[in-house]
Amino acid sequence: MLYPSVLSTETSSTLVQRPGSFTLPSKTALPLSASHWGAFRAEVKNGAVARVLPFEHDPRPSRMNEAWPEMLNSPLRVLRPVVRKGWLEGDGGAARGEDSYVEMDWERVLDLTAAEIARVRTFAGNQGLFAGSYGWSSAGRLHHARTLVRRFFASVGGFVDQETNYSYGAAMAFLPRVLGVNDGVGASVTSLSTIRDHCDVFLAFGGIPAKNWEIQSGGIGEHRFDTFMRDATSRARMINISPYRKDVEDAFAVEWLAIRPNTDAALMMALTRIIVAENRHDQSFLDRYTSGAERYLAYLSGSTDGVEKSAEWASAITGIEADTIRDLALSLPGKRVMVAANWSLQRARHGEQPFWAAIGLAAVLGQIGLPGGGFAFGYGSSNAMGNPPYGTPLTGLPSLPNPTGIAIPVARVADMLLNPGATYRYAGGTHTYPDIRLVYWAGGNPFHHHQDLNRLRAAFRRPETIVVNESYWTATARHADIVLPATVTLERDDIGGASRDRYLLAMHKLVEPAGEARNDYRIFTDLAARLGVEDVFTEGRSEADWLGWAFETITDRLRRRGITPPSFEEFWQTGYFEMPEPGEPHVMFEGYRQDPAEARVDTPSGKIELFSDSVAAEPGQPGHPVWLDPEEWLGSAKTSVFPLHLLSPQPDRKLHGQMDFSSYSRGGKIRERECVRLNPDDANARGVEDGADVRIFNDRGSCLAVAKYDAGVLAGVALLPTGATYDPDGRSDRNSNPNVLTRDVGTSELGQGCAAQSCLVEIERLDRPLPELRVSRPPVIHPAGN
Ligand SMILES: Nc1nc2c(c(=O)[nH]1)N[C@H]1C(S)=C(S)[C@@H](COP(=O)(O)OP(=O)(O)OC[C@H]3O[C@@H](n4cnc5c(=O)[nH]c(N)nc54)[C@H](O)[C@@H]3O)O[C@H]1N2
Ligand SMILES: Nc1nc2c(c(=O)[nH]1)N[C@H]1C(S)=C(S)[C@@H](COP(=O)(O)OP(=O)(O)OC[C@H]3O[C@@H](n4cnc5c(=O)[nH]c(N)nc54)[C@H](O)[C@@H]3O)O[C@H]1N2
Ligand SMILES: [Mo]
Repeated sequence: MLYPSVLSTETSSTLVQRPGSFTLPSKTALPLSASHWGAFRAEVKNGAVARVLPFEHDPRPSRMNEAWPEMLNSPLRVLRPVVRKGWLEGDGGAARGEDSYVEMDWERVLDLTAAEIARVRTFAGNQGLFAGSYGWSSAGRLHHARTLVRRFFASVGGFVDQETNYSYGAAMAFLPRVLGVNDGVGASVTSLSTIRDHCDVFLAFGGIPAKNWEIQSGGIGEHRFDTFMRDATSRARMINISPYRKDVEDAFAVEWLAIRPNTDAALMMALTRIIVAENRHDQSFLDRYTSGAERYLAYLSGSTDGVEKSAEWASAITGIEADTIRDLALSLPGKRVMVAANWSLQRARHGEQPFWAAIGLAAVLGQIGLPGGGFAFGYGSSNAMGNPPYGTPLTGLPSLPNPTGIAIPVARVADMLLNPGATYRYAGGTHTYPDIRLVYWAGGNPFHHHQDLNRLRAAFRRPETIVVNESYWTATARHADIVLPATVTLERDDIGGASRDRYLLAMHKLVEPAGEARNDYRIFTDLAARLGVEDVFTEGRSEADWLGWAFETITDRLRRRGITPPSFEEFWQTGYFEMPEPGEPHVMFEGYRQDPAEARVDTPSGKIELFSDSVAAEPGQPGHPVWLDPEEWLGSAKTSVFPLHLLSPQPDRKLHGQMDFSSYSRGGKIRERECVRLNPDDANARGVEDGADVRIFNDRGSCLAVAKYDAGVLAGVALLPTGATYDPDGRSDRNSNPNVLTRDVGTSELGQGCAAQSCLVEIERLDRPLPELRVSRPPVIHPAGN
């Protein structure tokens, strides 16, 4: 067994591992690897993965990993580097998305790609290179494609980046203005054990859907959904406030309050108003810990706009009976209340407002900073939310500073490509879109994730060159000029895990790469060499060296916390390291509550802001939480043409577009299409039978799906999950991708997040047979030299 010498000696905080010194020890008989949907072990026979076994410590393993043996050899793997035919012929991008490809050997294609980057850099500068490359990539920290592509472009002098995310971008950009920190979303939420022990009422806006708990970025050892639900409902009355009853599993016997999509802010405001009007609020909390409450409460009373935000007012907006709203409001004071909202609420027009209104409601109830109370965003959005703060230390390759300093908010990508030189407001500043000539994507799928795909298609026609590293023939790969085949996690060694998960995971290389696929690290190393910056990108380290470096960094952090780390050999052979149980549960704003002067929050007032001067400076913003019309919702005049509110939740049998063509994912489809869930009354009114093929359309485009009757869907709402591979036919999609329908507009100038959940459509019976899918086969590929 060979060890890097540095691993057996004490490491200091300055890491001194020499490049070239790390050699991997052997792995176990039953190696381990991991996906964003969980760790697993594999039986490898004759160089192939014969079987995938759930990780022995996972109480509720995801079935998604079963798809691996099939997906490793999927006919949709990108096997060799290819270049788009029309691009070689100089078509100016016209045939992107429709074209055939020509194979090219690695040396030539790397020369060509490097030359393109160099050309654009010379003629347009580094701000002509877009490599924000948003996307989840794969589990494993070292081979995380998005980290690598951005590091590479930082090495070549800079690029245009993307900031925030699709998941909770509006909240990320906005919450720091009123909370001082980006708290409340993600890892920092209050620990579940405090809910189990203290919470009386758990308001679950958007529910706690079991499917979302299959996933956590980075790789996970433990799916603790059952524990979460048991603990969250053991003492508390949980109310599922959602347009979909099944956003909480029936087994937990929770109450369902059916609410119209995008109207949660109005309900929260009425609850707040009623509590204050009845003088049941906690004035001393407001005085001590918040700033501007009087201006917000004046708005709620109607003194500023003549409209009291009463139960009747909210009833007309939300569709919930006024008495129900009143009863709920008056049941809250004096109780320990958790105001919990899913991230989906803010992926909507003015999505900043329900989160701010939730903070307002938790504040008038005096709950912020108490165990089991307050507000939290995302308990129902991702695995392990509310887990003890394990702080499992992980590291990928360090990012390098981006010399251009330019980053657009993630969901403004089509705007940027279509409007070079235009200005936009975002997070308190005015910014200018750069003029992009080359787009490089690695580890993301904008033709999965972005809204209004017809608009994105037009935007993707603009750049001179589009390069994509992909493992599969996704819709994005089909819109690229140069497609470089990337390995999947099972084809390389890595370390995975997530800070809220108990396990640090070894990810063993299980099989050789398919075809000529290469690791992204190698692709970028070879490009960097051609551009004269190999040393900057690699720092002289091989992939194995980086693995050693990462392990050393992790063990160093563990030691500094008094935790004895395993040796690399032990870790690699066991396949995991179990973090010790942290002592204290985490309660958001507990320190602030105890000592607001000492632990003042980083806002201009030093308090939680229910009125913000900087927000008031934005167009259309009064400066406090406010009900603003989401434009496409059930209260809009547009319902006379498109009467159904389309929600596009996360899919239950895959992660986004990943594994869309696995048998497991296809097992949830009918006739290769996703099911759109409809209230039977809405379906009947349209002559649509259960199981009928339907066309879903609006003024932006259309797609196809199979109708599924579901009495748990609020009337007027349709649910079509994301993830079906976009298969364009003019402005329609032969497949079931909701993003041909969604609107490409920011949440607001405050956050500029993705507003996918504000979307009106109509549905009709399909009057012709379903067309054959083209995207279930790779595009036409001409062998090299033909
Ligand atoms: N309508 C609607 N749209 C939405 C949402 C919604 O609610 N409604 N949700 C949004 C949200 S929250 C998100 S996070 C986004 C998700 O959008 P994405 O993160 O872009 O979706 P993924 O399908 O996970 O894309 C990751 C891609 O990386 C590729 N990949 C995996 N491993 C590797 C690797 O090692 N190397 C390379 N080169 N590639 C690799 C995969 O094959 C896959 O195509 O979608 C957003 N879009
Ligand atoms: N299986 C699986 N799990 C996933 C993912 C996946 O692709 N597959 N993706 C992961 C990612 S990247 C993310 S960001 C998270 C996202 O987590 P979320 O944003 O929480 O997930 P969604 O599924 O979009 O929404 C959850 C529920 O919110 C309800 N909802 C939608 N709009 C509204 C509204 O306006 N008001 C109310 N009250 N309810 C509403 C819908 O009924 C929906 O079922 O999920 C993660 N989990
Ligand atoms: Mo997300």
